[in-house]
Amino acid sequence: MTHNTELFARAQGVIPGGVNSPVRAFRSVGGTPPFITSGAGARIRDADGKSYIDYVGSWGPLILGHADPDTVRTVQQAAARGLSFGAPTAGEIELAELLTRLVPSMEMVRLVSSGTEATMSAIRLARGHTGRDTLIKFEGCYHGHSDSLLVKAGSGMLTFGNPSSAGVPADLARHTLVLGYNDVGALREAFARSGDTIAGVIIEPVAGNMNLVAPAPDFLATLRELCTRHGAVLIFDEVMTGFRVGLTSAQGLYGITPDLSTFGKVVGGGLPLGAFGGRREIMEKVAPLGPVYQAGTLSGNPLSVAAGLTTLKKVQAAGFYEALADTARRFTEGLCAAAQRHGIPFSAQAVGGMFGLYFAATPPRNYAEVMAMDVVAFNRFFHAMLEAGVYLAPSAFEAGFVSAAHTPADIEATLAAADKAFSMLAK
Ligand code: KE4
Repeated sequence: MTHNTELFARAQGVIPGGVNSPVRAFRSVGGTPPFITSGAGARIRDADGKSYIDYVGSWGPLILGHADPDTVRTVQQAAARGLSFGAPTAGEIELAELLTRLVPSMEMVRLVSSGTEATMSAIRLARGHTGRDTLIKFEGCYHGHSDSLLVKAGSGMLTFGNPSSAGVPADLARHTLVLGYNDVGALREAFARSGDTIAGVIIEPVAGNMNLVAPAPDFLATLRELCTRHGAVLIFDEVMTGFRVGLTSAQGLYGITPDLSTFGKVVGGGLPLGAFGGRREIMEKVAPLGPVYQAGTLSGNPLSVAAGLTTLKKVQAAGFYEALADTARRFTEGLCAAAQRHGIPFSAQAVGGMFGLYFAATPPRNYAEVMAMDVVAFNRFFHAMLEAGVYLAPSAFEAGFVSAAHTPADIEATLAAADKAFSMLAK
């Protein structure tokens, strides 16, 4: 028994699956998840004392790397002044002003404690603003675990949704229409058929929850044009892409202005913080100003705000995103070259500081192509890399992340491990 296996056995006695979020249980890849005891820069260490180069970064927040000294210091200083007040603080104004400056489509913003809260609030706001009920989402996109978003495609692509989780009432799920990501035809048909009942559309502008799937040219522009024409609220879920794909997030990268945006992960710098915001006309419908209720005991928590402010100040440094994208590109290109040397069908791509790895000849363009990938090969590769001290996302259906703390030596070490792993797969 190792410390990890002992801890996992204990955890499963009192926590469902032994984890506080399902993907951490390694059920997709098999095996025992390492229990992490510390992190520093690009590395994490587990309960057995093993060190890993980390390409998960807590699923995106740790764009500066683990235990960034400036972030730790500002959080410690905030903690010494009190952990939470349940009352307004100046730091929340500073973060809101910074967010609305960095994201010009957001004239106003509300801070919450997670990405789920941000998206749940944004769709309630879209419905309250329009007085309509129908919501469109896309197959393979994940927006957190609120009921209206745990919905899978109905029997036909254009029929209303069915619950994708137990506990979600069918009566609620049927208000969510699930379309194919990058399927412009289905989008046009849905609006032609139901345009005046659609409250809003929520989309990951770069999908990162079915592995990484990039938007097809014109897909986002078509979505913007149809929402405008039919008075539907366009919600960019930038929880993952926000300040990850670039300083202007995905909306700046692709030049599309959403009506509402949601953020999480990077904006909290590793502490619990999310945000939703957008056009003043819509945001003024939020309580206590307007009729759309939304609240939170720890919303705008001073420690989360301190971590978020420090992170968002540091990512504005000259050359930050160029260096991050260069690291991600060297990583993905090096992996493809190694796979090619060993004749393994493999592809990869990066958008800013997030990347997708695919055991398929070309990157998937939609959910069906994602599902056609060789998951068995990924799982074998995952474990070979884990054994070699490289911690990838424990699922073939997740994106990965680099940080400012990943050095060229880290990338070289990772590629050396990948070469051995691909060689093993080729046997
Ligand atoms: P949280 O509630 O987990 O902070 O955010 C939900 C969320 C919303 N929108 C997008 C685009 C997201 O990627 C997420 C959460 N992402 C997952 C990673 N696939 C978090 C990891 C987990 O669920 O443990």
